[in-house]
Amino acid sequence: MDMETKTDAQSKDQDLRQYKVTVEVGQDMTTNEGLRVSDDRNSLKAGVRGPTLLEDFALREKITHFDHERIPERVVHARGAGAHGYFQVYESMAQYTKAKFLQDPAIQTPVFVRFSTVGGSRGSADTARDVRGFAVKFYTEEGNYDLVGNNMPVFFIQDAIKFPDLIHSVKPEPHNEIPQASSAHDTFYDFISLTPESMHTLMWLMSDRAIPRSFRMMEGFGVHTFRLINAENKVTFVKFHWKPLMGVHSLVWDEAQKLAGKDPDVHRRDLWEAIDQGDFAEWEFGVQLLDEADEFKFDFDILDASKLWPEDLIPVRRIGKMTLNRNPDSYFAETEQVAFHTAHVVPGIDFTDDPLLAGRNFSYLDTQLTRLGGPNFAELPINRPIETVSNNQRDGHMRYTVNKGRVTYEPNSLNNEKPAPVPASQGGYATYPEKVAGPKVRERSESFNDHYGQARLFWNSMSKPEQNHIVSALQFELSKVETRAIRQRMLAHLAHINDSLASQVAVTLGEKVPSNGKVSELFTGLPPMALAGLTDGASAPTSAPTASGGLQRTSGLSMEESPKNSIKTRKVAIMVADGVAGAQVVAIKAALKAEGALPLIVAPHIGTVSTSDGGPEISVDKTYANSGSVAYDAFFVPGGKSVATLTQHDEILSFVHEGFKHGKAIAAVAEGVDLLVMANIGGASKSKSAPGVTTKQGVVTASGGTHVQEVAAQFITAMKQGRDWTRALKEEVPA
Ligand code: HDE
Repeated sequence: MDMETKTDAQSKDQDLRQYKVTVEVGQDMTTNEGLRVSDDRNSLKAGVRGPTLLEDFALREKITHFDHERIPERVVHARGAGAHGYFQVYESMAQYTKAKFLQDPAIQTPVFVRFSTVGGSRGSADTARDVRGFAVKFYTEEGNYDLVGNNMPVFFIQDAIKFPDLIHSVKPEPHNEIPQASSAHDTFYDFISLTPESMHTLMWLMSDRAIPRSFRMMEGFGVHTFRLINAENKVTFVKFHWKPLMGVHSLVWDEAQKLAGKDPDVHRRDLWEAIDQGDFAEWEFGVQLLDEADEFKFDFDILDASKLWPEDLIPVRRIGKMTLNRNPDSYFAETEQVAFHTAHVVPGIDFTDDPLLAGRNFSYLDTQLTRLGGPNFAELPINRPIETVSNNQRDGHMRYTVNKGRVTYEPNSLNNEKPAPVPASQGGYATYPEKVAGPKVRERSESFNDHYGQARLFWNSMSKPEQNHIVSALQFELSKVETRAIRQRMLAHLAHINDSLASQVAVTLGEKVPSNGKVSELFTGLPPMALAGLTDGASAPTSAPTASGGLQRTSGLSMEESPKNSIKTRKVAIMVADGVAGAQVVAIKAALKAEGALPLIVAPHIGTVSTSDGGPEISVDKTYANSGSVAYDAFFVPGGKSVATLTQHDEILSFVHEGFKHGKAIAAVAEGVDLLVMANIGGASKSKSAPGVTTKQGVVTASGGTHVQEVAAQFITAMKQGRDWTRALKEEVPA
């Protein structure tokens, strides 16, 4: 008899959640009814060459199950990757919130996290220019708390009623389903140009934040303002942050596009492999706290999700840490069936009147009904709370719980008034009794009207290379918009953010920057209703900052601020062929591993390569063809006869040359330097007679093979610095 092992979902016997309901794979194959199958290769036929019989229930069951293996993909955030882990608070936050999981530093709260792209379908590429979802389910003792965030702190729209329009415009155009895995052009920019509240988030989307190097290296944000409530019912407004301990790092656009072809799974693979190898992903949980009395202190509205709270005004306090340390057992059962919902809250955390949040609190429950087939999705193993579930809800599609007794209502006397509601004083959830009064109107508060001030704050806070990347992204995206009037409208908006930004984009579009004026006056010939929502608030570019608390720029926005102290899990291509100087390979591998990096031997063929110095053969991890330059963060070329082989191949020269163009650290010793010189890599010294080790623009070279340790040290320093933008800016090498 096959074994069916069940671990109780509600058991709290370990620090990590043991929710698994696993049907163990047994020795015998059975049907879903437990009948042993005698033949799984041949359907039941009338004679060996005869017709297949309808009577074959095993065939029918198998095919029917297969036919129904897919469920509707998420309407947004369809492509995702998930992982398990735990969260621990550093110190009690009782002063601000009564949420139990934020009280005791000794408690590990289990979590499941799902990262996602927004626009693409389930099978699209990880590296599309897009917002990334960052959704965390905390399985707390008081019930599940879902923080359904993104990797950008602001959103395109201020009111949920515009969400279907935003998504319709950004998804592939409906008549031909083009483009896949990228935001649409004419439709998206048509909508965006008529919705100026989106300008701030558009700047984030055009920045390098939209092409992360790894899920492990991106920030997360709760986006909305929430309320924390303490035991005395005192409110503190809060914005939530996730700060990756590895720092915030991105791809470059050329790399992102190439990876979409070479390894469209790069982000899910990266997360999976890192956890598999014990390199657990870690984020600090941050809060920006604002006293209730300060609600109206700023020149932006804290209920407006298109605005952030500048960190120079309200610093982020790091209050705990999340560690992702376990890969899912089943992509479908866990990552696909997990159901997040902004309204899954716990006592001590409450909503605000952010009009975007209200719509979300409706949407997430509603969408699960379609996606997961009915109201019982909370019973799926990944969605079950640790806390025992007890209420009078019954029946529905796929009800797993076998409830006992005849009482399914409250109040009741037949079951002694059980299950009974719990007063707030004893842990029941009570909504904060916010005073609400006002006429019923379909209007937006004037305090939401500044659409350019924070877009400008973001632009001003970027480093020069980051600004250049924003310009290139807009040049790329807007040049794909076929309707000239839409391109011109976008330029009018950009001119209200920054002159230099607008004029650089205008050059590529073959346009002149429209003279400044009210945005709506620049848009002639549009139907009046399309212009109706167009507010001109704070539209004139000005040196006086608006909607940013008086700040011209703020920390917390530029990725250049990321700590530059680690090369952990960074992939280094060690470029070899037969006849490589084996001792150099051994030395550099050891030095890189000591820093936690992942050296990979790349050769023209798999198997092993011979060495020229009498050492043992070296086993190969990847070939030049099956991985590609974009799969690596840095490159090392050892000496040996191997170099003569490598330099014969244009594609191997362009392998390292592409890495140079992408700003990555490169090192070579002895004959290896010849390869860099042939690949026209600036910084590689042509003179082999130059003694010692030199580093120029992140390129480390040594003419002799005896300097490997010193090369390794300088190579590691160059890797820690991240990409060398001065080199990329000069474009010494064609792409
Ligand atoms: Fe979502 N969003 N959203 N969203 N969202 C969904 O729920 C929605 C918004 C976010 O990995 C859907 O289960 C509305 C902001 C993430 O499973 C859906 C509005 C933020 C995920 C939905 C927003 C997000 C979703 C689709 C405007 C950042 C993936 C499938 C009012 C704070 C969660 C699903 C996962 C998923 C609705 C805006 C983040 C349709 C109506 C703002 C990370 O319910």
